[in-house]
Amino acid sequence: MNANKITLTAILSALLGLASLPSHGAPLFFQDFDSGLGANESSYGAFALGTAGNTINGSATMGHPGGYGNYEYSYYQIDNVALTGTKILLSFDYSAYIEPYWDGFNVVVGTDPLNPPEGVVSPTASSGMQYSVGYNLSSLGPVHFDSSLNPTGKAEFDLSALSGSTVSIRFQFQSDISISNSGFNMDNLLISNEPVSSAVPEPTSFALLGLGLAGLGLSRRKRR
Ligand SMILES: [Ca+2]
Ligand SMILES: [Ca+2]
Repeated sequence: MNANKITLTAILSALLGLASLPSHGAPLFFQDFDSGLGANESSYGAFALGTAGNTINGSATMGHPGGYGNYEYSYYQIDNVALTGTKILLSFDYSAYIEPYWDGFNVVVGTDPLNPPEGVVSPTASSGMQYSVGYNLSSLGPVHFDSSLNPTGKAEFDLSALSGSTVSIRFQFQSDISISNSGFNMDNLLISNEPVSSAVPEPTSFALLGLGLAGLGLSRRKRR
C-alpha cells in the first residue's frame, strides 16, 4: 500500500467515524480505577482502590489488595446514577478466588439507603459471572457468585427495567470464616444505554463528506 492510499484510508475512516458518531449512545458511567474515585463513589471494609496486589491485566482495580478475613463485609458503591434511555447494560471485568459456596459476591441496585439483600440484580444469560445458591450470608442472601466455575471474565447485568430512576449500585462481598484466598477484584466498569431518540446525521454532514471526498479525488488526480 503506498502512502497516498494509506492517507486516503485514514481520512476516509475518520470521516466515516464522524458521520456515524451520533447513532452511538454515550456511556452513563465508566470507571477503570486507574486514577481515583469520583465524589459519588466510595468503598467500605477491605475493598480498596487498586494498589500493588490487586490488578487485572496489570492495571489498578477495585477490590481486595491482599485476601480477605473472617466474616468480612466489603463493598464498592456508586450513588446518584441516573439511568436513562433503553437497553441499559452494566458490565465489568472481574478476577476472583473465593471459597466456593461459603463466600460470595453480588450486585445490589436501589435507592439510597440500600438495604441488602433487597435489590440484588441477576446477571444476564450471556454473562461470564453467574450466581448460584450458597450459604446464606446476611447481606448477600443465598444467591451469589462463588467463583468456582468462572474465576475470571466479564460480568453483565441488564438494568433496563430501572430506566427513569436515580439509583445507588453496590458491589458487595461477604465471607464466613476465613480460608485465605486472594478475594475479589473488578475493573473497567461500564454502564451504557441506547439514547431515547437516536440522532440521525444531518443532511449537511453528508454534503460535507461528499465535498471532502470529491476534494481528495481531485488532489490525487492532479499529482499524477
Ligand atoms: Ca484498571
Ligand atoms: Ca470462607
